[in-house]
Amino acid sequence: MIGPLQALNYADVDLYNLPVLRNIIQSYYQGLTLHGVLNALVFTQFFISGWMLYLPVRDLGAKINLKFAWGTYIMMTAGLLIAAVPLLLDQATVLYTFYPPMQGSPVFYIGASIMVAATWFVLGQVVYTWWAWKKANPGRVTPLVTYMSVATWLMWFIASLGLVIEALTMLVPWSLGLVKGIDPLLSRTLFWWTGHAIVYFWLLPAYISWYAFLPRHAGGRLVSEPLVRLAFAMFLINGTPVGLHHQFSDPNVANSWKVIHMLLTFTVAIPSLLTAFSVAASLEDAARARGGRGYFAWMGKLPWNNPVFTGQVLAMVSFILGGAGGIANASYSFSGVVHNTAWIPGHFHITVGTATTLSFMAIALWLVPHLTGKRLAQPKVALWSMWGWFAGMMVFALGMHWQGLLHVPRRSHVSAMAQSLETVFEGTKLPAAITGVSGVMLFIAGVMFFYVLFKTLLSPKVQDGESVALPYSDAMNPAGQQLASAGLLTRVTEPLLALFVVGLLAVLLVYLPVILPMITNYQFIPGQQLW
Ligand code: HAS
Ligand code: HEM
Ligand code: CU
Repeated sequence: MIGPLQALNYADVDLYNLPVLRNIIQSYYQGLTLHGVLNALVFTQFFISGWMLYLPVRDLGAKINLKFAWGTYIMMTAGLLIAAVPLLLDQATVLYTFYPPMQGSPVFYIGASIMVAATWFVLGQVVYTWWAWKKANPGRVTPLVTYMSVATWLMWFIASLGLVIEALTMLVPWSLGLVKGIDPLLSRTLFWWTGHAIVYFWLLPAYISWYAFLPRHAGGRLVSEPLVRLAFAMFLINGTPVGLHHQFSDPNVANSWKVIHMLLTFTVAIPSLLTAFSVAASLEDAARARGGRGYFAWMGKLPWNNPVFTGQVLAMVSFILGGAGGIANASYSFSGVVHNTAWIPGHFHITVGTATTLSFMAIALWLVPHLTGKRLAQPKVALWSMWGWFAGMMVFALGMHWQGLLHVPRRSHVSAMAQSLETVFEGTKLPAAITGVSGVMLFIAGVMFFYVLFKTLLSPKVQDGESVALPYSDAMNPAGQQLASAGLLTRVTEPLLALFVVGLLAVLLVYLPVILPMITNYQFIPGQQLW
């Protein structure tokens, strides 16, 4: 609901003054905080915690402590509800990045911390289950879906340390009034330690589906299991030590470290490029198996009438552009042109807002029927909702990237300026109109998707969902079952805990020299309420 209102803001249409809205949302910024927190932090985390617990447990055929699993779910929901109170009361309008010295109610920071802490319990349960399996099956290669899930969870542990340290040592004591001020630079640095890698916590669960299930939906095979393992191992080692690419314009961070983080960012694009080529190859394999021919004509043979398939492929297509934009953002010399402009929301709505979100929406179209034993209602409407979301986000990205290049700032209530957007930022009439249209398209696509979802949930049960097998894909080049006879790549990438230690050391290596001088020069800046 709030997203389209924001898109209209960037079309110079201000609905925030409507009396109905005024009673619910006090300001554009309260709305933006709700939008960022609920989409980027809550929706992603809840989906991922369920998906990446269910998959490895089913994959290993393990029995887990369900009371513990429900306990983590209750803890996560409790954290969310606690954080929701100050958010809704306009007492924590600090945006999803927190950015001190803006200061929200301590209840918000505590609730958010409880919510994030709950992910560690899910993580613990998955790693414990995997470890027990390894003990019971010495010499065996970890099955692929479990491998990808455990690697992602371990990466998330390394990634989340920054935010956890920021919350426990800075945000919570400061918001409770126990210390007299807070250091904005240190808190930003700790935030972006987590803040970049969190994008892989959002993306890799979609990769799991693109690798393990999508080829099957398409009628083809996964190309190479050892290659997938390599990609995930690379994210585990290299996903986190890159966060300074969000802080190129921050003062008091040495240029040399910014450049090192930039170069490391370019290397973390490699596992995504591996993914791009390897997933494209498995789609081609599927299409040729269905009689596809030619250099490009084979694409027509893919099962475009299946919303589960189409949604995920459209998500990938958006990510080609989103990923390319990311590499532009990460370039130190180009960053100054786009940083803090509308270009950036353009970038991340075709990454997290489409590559991740549309993949999760498409996955839900088989996962919900699978879990509930119900039949997907209205598959045609579902298909349209996939196309609608994709088209809406592409149009949105066009409008926002374009406005960014015309210097329109992000996070700005531009529709409330004394003069029109076009007067202040010349040439924005067309991109602003495009952005507004996209908001309406996305609203309609969202309504269609939820209609299908709820209609499915409310329909009668037709089978026992849990007895249905997961739609695993076969691999052209499997990793094998026994480590001793497996290829080099499989053997090198199997010891995930050792790779985890390497990843942790890499982060410490590139972060400690940046952070230690900030700690020794800690600045106590008093909190501010800008809303
Ligand atoms: Fe980003 C800002 C750089 C990926 C999300 N990013 C953001 C923010 C968010 C975000 C939320 O360097 C805003 C934060 C804020 O509020 O300030 N990003 C990158 C780079 C990558 C990248 C280098 N971002 C993501 C992903 C996200 C995400 C993934 C969420 C899920 N990003 C940045 C930078 C900034 C930034 C700067 C700060 C900007 C600033 O100035 O503030 C890379 O990981 C991208 C690598 C990806 C590729 C693409 C691979 C393509 C694939 C699809 C293949 C398609 C197929 C389809 C096979 C190289 C895998 C074929 C189809 C057929 C029909 C055959
Ligand atoms: C920010 C629109 C869905 C995550 C924004 C902004 C717009 C927007 C215009 C920029 C606001 C500003 O900078 O002032 C929309 C529309 C959506 C949608 C029309 C679909 C109906 C999503 C989804 C996600 C998402 C699905 C993630 C899963 C974010 C985040 C921000 C944002 C993290 C940044 C908030 C901030 O700067 O503090 N959205 N959005 N959005 N959106 Fe969306
Ligand atoms: Cu980043």
